[in-house]
Amino acid sequence: MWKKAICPYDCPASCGLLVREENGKILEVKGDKDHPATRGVICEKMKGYPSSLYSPDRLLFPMKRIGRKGEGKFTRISWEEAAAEIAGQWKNIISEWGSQAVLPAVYSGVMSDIQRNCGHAFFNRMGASEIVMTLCSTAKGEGYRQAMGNTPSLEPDELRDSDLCLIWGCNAKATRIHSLIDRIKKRKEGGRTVLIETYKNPTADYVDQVVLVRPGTDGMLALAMMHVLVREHMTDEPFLKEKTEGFEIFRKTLKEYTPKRAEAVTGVKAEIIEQLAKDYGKAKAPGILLGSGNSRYRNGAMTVRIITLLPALVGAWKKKGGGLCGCRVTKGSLINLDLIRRPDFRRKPAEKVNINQLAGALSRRENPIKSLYVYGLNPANTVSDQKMLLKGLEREDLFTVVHERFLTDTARYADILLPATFSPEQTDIYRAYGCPTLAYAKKAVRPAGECKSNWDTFCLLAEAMGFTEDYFQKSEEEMAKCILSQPTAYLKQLFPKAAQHPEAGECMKPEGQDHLQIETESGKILFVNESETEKIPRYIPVEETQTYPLHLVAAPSVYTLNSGFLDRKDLKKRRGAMTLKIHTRDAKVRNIRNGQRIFCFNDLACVEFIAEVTENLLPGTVVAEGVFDLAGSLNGYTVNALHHQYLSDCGEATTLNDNRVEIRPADKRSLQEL
Ligand SMILES: Nc1nc2c(c(=O)[nH]1)N[C@H]1C(S)=C(S)[C@@H](COP(=O)(O)OP(=O)(O)OC[C@H]3O[C@@H](n4cnc5c(=O)[nH]c(N)nc54)[C@H](O)[C@@H]3O)O[C@H]1N2
Ligand SMILES: Nc1nc2c(c(=O)[nH]1)N[C@H]1C(S)=C(S)[C@@H](COP(=O)(O)OP(=O)(O)OC[C@H]3O[C@@H](n4cnc5c(=O)[nH]c(N)nc54)[C@H](O)[C@@H]3O)O[C@H]1N2
Ligand SMILES: [Mo]
Repeated sequence: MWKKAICPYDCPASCGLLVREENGKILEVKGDKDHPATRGVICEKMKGYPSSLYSPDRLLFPMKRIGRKGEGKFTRISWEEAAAEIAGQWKNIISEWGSQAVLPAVYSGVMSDIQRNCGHAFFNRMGASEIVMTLCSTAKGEGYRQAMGNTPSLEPDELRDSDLCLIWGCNAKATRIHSLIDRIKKRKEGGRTVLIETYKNPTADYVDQVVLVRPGTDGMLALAMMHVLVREHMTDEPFLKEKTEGFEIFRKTLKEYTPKRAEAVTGVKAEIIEQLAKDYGKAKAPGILLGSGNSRYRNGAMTVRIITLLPALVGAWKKKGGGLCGCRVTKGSLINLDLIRRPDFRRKPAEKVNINQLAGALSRRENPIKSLYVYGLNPANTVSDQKMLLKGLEREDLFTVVHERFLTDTARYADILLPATFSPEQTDIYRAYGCPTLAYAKKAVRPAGECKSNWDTFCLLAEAMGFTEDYFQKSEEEMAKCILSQPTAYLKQLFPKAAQHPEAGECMKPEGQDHLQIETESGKILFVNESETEKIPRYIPVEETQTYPLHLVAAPSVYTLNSGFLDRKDLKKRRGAMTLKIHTRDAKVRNIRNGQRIFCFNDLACVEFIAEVTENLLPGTVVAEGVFDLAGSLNGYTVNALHHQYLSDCGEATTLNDNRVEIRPADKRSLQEL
C-alpha cells in the first residue's frame, strides 16, 4: 500500500514522498506527484531511503559504553536501564553543579516540527542550558529582514517566469533541484541563467554564464552592479519613490563602488560586472535565487542585505517572476512553536551556548558543562573546530548521551547510546523553509528494533526524572492534533481548513502571495534602516585576522546531505575520496600535482586531502565539497577542523566559508612538524 510521507531532511523543499508499505516494512519510496510544491521530483538519495531504513548498520537497541570514549565499543542494555542511568546521572549533576551543567544539542537531523522541537520542552522543564540554533542560515535571514522586514520572498515556482535568473551562492543541483529543473526548461524558451559562485559547482553545467567571485565579496559585486544601474539610468524611479525608503541617501554612496574598484576586491573583471548589471537592468523579470553560501561569513548578513536590495532598484518585485527567492517564505508563523517548545516550563532564563561555539563550551573550566545530550545533530562532523570539539567529547567527566540512528563519530563518544527512529516510523507536522507548505504525515510503519522517536524518548526520560506535566503523557498523534487545532492567526488566514485537516496526510500550500505588500513598519523596502547599527548598507570586508593566503570554502555535495547518507556505500562511492579543489596556479607554485596527498592547515589543525587541481575556481580559493566522517578522512580530521568558531555579523550564525588556510604536499615529516 502506498502511503503519503514528507522528506524529513534539511532541504528547502521538504519534498512530498510516497512510501510503499507491505507487512510492516517500507519497500519503495518515490516522489508524490500531488505534492503542490515538489510535484513528484525527488533526489537520488531519497529513492534509496529503504536501504538506509533497513541498513545493517542501524542502531536498534539502547547501549552503554564499555570501551574508551571514541572507540565505539558498547554493550546492549534495556530502555529501563538506560532511562534510570541517565536520570540518575542528571540528578547527581544537577544537585552538585546546577541544572545549567546539562546541555542539550540539536540541529537539523530531523526537520519536522514535533521531533525537532520537543526536546526544548523537556530541557526547559529541567532548567538546562540552551543551545542557540544558528548552524545554518540565520545571517541570511537577518540580512534579508533588515531590508524587507517580514515580506515573503518569491516561491521557487515563481522563478519559472523569470527571463534572467541569477543563481547566487547556491549549488542548486544538490540543494534545490526543482528550481534547477525549471531553469533548464526556461532556457529552452530563451531564458538565461547566470551562476555567481566561488567555484564552478555541479550546477555550472546547466547555466549560460558562470561568474566566479572571491569568497565573501558578493556585497561589493552587488554594489558595483547598482553603481552601473544608477549611472545608466536603469533604475525604476517610480518604484523607488513609492515602495522604498532611504534610496536618495543610499544612491549617493554608490558613487564609490565603481566596477574597477570592485574588480580589485571581487576578482570579477570590470567589463563582466558592467555587462551583468546591464543584463539585469534590461531583463523583463530579473530573478535571484539566493543560496546560503555567501551568508556564512563574518560579513554574511550585510552581503545578503545588499543583494536583497538589488531587485528593488529595478522594480523587479512588480514583475511576474522578478524579485528574490530563497529567504523568508511566509510573513507570519504557520504554527505556534511554543506549543511544542514550552518556554513556560522554564523557571529562570536559560544559560545559552551558541552551537557554533560548542567546541569552546565543552572545554571551558568555569561553569563547566557536565552532561551533553545530543539528538538530531552530529557535531563531530558538522560543527566548527573539530579538533577542540573531539577533545571536549573525550572528557571522562562529561556524561554524554547520544540519540542516533547510526554509530556516527559523535555517537562513538556516548556513555549511553539510544536508538532513534526514521521519519516513516514517526508522526509529525512538516513545514518547509523554502516554500510555504504545511503537511501532516502519520507513521507508516512501526519502529524497527527498539528504536524510539525523539518524542517518545523525551516522554520516557520525563517519567524517569519525575516530570508529571500532561505534556509528557501525550502521544505524537495527540500532539500533532493539539497544534493543528490551535492554528495561528496567519495559518487560519492561509488555510482556513487546517484544523480539520489532520487525517488526510496531504500538503497544503497557499495561492501566490502578494510581493508588493511590504511587511515593514513603513510598508516600504528599507535602503536605510535606522534601527540597525549599520544604518546604510556598505561593503565591509571580512576581517583579515588570519594570516594564511588561501580562502577555504566548504560546499555541499550532491551525494550526501551534511553528514546524512554516510551510511550509503553507493552514494559514498559516487562522491569519491576527500578532495580539496585548488587552482592550477596555486598548485604549481607549491609543487602540488593533481591526485597528490596534501596538507591543508591553519592555526586550528592540519587536515590531509587529495589535491584536485582545476581551473574551476579563482586563484586564492580552495573548496572542500561535502561532509566526511572520520573513517573517510585521511588523517583523522575533516574540513571542519579548519573552521573557526567566529560568528556572523548579525544572526550569530556559522562562518564556515570564512576561513584561511595554507597547503603543501603531504609527507610524514611535515605532519609531525605541524
Ligand atoms: N545534496 C545536498 N543537499 C542539501 C545539503 C547538502 O549538504 N547536500 N545541505 C542542506 C542544507 S543544511 C542547506 S542549509 C541547504 C543549503 O542550500 P542553499 O541555501 O541553496 O545553499 P548551498 O547550495 O549550500 O550554497 C552553497 C554554495 O555557496 C557557494 N559559496 C560559498 N561562499 C560564497 C561566496 O562568498 N559567494 C558566492 N557567490 N558563493 C559562495 C559555495 O561554493 C556553494 O556552491 O541545502 C540543503 N540540501
Ligand atoms: N563541512 C561542512 N560542514 C557543515 C556544512 C557543510 O556543508 N560542510 N553544512 C552546515 C549546515 S548548513 C548545517 S544545517 C549543519 C547540519 O548539521 P547536523 O544538524 O549535524 O545535520 P546532519 O549531518 O544531517 O546530522 C544529524 C544527525 O541526526 C540524526 N537524525 C536524523 N533523524 C533523527 C531523528 O529523528 N532523531 C534523532 N535523535 N536523530 C536523528 C542523523 O542520523 C544524523 O547523524 O551542518 C553544517 N556543517
Ligand atoms: Mo543548513
